[in-house]
Amino acid sequence: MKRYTHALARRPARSLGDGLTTQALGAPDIDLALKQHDAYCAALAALGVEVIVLDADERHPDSCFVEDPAVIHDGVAVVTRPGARSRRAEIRGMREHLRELMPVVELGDDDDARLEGGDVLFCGNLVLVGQSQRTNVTGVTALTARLREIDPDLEVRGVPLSGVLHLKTGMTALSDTLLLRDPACVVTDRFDFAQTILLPREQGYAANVLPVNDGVLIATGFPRVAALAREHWSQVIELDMSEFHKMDGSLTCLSLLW
Ligand code: CIR
Repeated sequence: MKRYTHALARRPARSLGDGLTTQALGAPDIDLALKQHDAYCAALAALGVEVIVLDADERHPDSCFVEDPAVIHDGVAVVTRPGARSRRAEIRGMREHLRELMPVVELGDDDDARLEGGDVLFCGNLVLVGQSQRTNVTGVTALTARLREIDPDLEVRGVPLSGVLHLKTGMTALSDTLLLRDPACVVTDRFDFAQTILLPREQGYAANVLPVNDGVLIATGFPRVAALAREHWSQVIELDMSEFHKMDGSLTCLSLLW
């Protein structure tokens, strides 16, 4: 799997509860969200990553979900074009911050392209890109061109999906050959390069795991995923994600890694 030296995160805004969500789990407790975010950043640091934490951006309630406005590969950032209209302005601030850290390229000229980083799942040299409510085929085509300019060895494949917000909301890789999937995430494609474990429906939220160097972050309270994670990783860090779950956020959403 990829190894990382750096992570970029953004403190949750006090306006977090004004963000987008499809959940009916109640309003997030912002003080608890801030504590959970601190624990998340500390976990990344414990796995050997230097964590850069940006100040909260109160104008953009969803701005702590930094995964969506950019995709990073080989130390180059591609700025996306979020499908959610209310999140489009986030890319301006993100572009400026990323420019101080690495080369930055734009998604492309096609105004119809829509892409959010939560749909982009790297599995070795294969990149699966969810065609979701937030990412369209034009966006997948544009990202494919950018990623292959950065790394011609990559194979990029669009994955039509429904039932969850982003591809990674419902499916991530515990290793390059082991996928975890929430049954709520409906995909018709088969992924022959990997074994897919379909989680019990009530543990579907835990399909979003975040391997980082020699360890993996998982959401707390999901025993099936905890057991699988311990089979594959020596360091398993469980994090309470309750307040981000209320806003459709999960582990991968809270950082950009490179
Ligand atoms: C949104 O709906 O855009 C945010 N409330 C949650 C974004 C979560 N991001 C992700 O899964 N990558």
